[in-house]
This record gives sequence, C-alpha cells and structure tokens, in this order.
Amino acid sequence: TLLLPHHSVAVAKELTSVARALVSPRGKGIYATDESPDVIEGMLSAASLNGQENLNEEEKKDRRRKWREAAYGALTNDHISGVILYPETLLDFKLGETLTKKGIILGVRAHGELAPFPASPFEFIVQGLDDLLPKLQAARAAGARFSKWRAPIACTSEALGLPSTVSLEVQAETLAVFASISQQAGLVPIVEPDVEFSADADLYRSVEVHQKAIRMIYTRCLEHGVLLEASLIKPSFPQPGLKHPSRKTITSEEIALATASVIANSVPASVPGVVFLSGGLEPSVAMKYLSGVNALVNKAGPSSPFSRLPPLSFSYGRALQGEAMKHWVRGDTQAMKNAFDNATKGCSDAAKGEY
Ligand code: 5MM
Repeated sequence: TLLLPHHSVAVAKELTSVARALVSPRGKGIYATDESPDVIEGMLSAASLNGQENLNEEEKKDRRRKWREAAYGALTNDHISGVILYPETLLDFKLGETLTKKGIILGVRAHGELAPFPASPFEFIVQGLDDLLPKLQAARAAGARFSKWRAPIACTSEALGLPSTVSLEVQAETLAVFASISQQAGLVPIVEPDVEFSADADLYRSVEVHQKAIRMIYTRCLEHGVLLEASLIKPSFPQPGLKHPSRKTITSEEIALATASVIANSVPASVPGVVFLSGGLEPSVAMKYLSGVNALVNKAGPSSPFSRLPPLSFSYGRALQGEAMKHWVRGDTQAMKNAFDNATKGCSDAAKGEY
C-alpha cells in the first residue's frame, strides 16, 4: 500500500514509478546539467582555447544554449535515464523535447542561490522555497517529472567543529519542505546532501557527518509527509578531506565500505535508489568509487545488510561532461560524441560494479 497523505493513489503510483525508472534497469543513471549560468560560463571559458574571450551577456547565453543543445543531441538513453536541467534550459531554451524524444526523463533544478549563515560564514542557507510551488508546477507543465535540491554541508575535523548542528537542522528542514512541495507539484524529489571534502576531516569523520545529515533529512521528510517510495537521494561519497594526510593513501575499497555503511545506516529501505554526485572528482575516480561500492554489494551474502541496498547509481555532472566539453569548444563534434559515449558507458559499468 502506498501512503501519501496529500495525494491520490494514482498520483502516488505515478511518482513511484518515475522514481524507480530513474534507477532501472541497473546501470542507468542521471546526467546533471543544472549548473547556474555563471558556473557553466566558467566551465566553457576554462575549456576554450584562449579562455580570454570577451563575450557579452547575449553571446554567453547563446553559447550555453548551443552547448546544451549539442550535449543533449549527443546523448542516448542507453545508459542515461534522466537529465537535470536548469530552469532556463527547460523553459526559455525549451530543450526538453530533444531528450523526451529519446526516452530520457526530464528533471529540473529546484534550489536557488546560496546565502552564508550570518553566524557561521562557511556554511550556507539555500534559498528558493518561497516561490517553489508555482516554479515546479511550471516545470511539470513543460515536461519535467523530477526535481533536485542541493544542500551543501561543511565537513571539518571535530576540532574545527563543522558542520554546526544548527546548519544541519536548517538543511534537513529545507530539503524536507522542498521534497514535499515537489511531490505536491507532481515531481519526484531528489534530495542532495553534498558533504564537502576540501577540509581536514578523516574518513571516519566524513562517515559520521554523512550519517548524521542523512538521518536528519529523513526524520524531517517523514514529519512533512514525504512519500519516500517516490523520492531519491543524491549523496556525496564519504572520503577524507583534501587537507587530511590519509587523502593520499585512501583506497577505493575503503571508500566502498564507508559508502555502503553510510547508505545502510541512514537511508530508509523505502527509498528506491541512490544516485551519487561526482563532486569534482576526476571522472575515473568517480567511476572507481561507484564501481567499488557496487562490487561490494554484488559480493554481499544474503545475511549482509548490503544485500538489501537499493540500486546505487550516478547523477554526475562534471565527471560525465568534462572531456566532451573540451572537444566541443574546439568544434570537434565527433570527438565530443565519443567522449560522451565513453563517459556514460563508464558510469553505467560502474553502477553495475564492473568498471
Ligand atoms: C551541476 O551542478 C549543480 C549545482 O550547480 P551550481 O554549482 O551552479 O549551483 C550540482 O547540484 C550538481 O547537480 C551536483 O553537484 C552533481 O554535479 P557533479 O559535477 O558534482 O557530479
């Protein structure tokens, strides 16, 4: 039986089947293209040959529309179940149809800009709840069937003290309100707790922060009546921070065990799938980490809690498009297509534990 306090059984069933379709069959995952205009501009400039170009706002907009068009044109649904679009791409460029024609499910970025916490300037409040319902309803009318909200979570050693409890409470509450409004608008919510790895936390501390953050999110989601069967989670991989000495020696096997433990200990069994973010890791590393945790699950015996985990797949941005973008800015569309094919195949293999 489906239990969705604010919806009919028919709507609950539709949402649940979209959530499952995003992670099935095994090996399919999501391509995240929801970078804000400034961020995608920075990426395109960095990838271009001179990096110095002086484009005005219209020219920049035209360039990012062309990039999106080319990227979606190169995709197939062999390994990609869904794509997350920035609202401009869906509503202004109207590029959704290119994807739906290929059998790819449309998602929309729901979160707005970040604002630093006055009391803790290294932590951020995510804006965008106020006008969320009409925005998501407009996205649904334009073809979207899922949405995503990213909550950045600081992570230092315990001595340095981040994340603060108050920031975790705010992120959990915000993600839960987002998820309930998303379902109200007829979109499957993906909650994205993105635990950063730039500081001095060791692997154990990263695991602890992931578990605490994710448990708090689900406690709040249940309070808000979110139908977990019709939602997904997009977490980071637990890992030592860039400033911790063990960063240099950590193995994929250690990351795999930490990742499987975090999911087993904090994601409720009713959640139908986990789609990891790549977080700026080298593409091959993001694929190795995903493959490692899936290989561990594949080996788990029936009495292991890991054998009961939902599909563990990907919702990668940078790890999927980095190479392709370098070719596109040079005008080599065939090489761009090959790079997309390689990256999506690599991610798909990793989601089966075979990379
Ligand atoms: C694509 O980037 C998304 C956020 O963009 P802004 O930095 O412009 O706000 C982000 O939520 C993204 O979907 C995830 O981080 C996954 O992308 P990566 O590149 O980490 O796999």
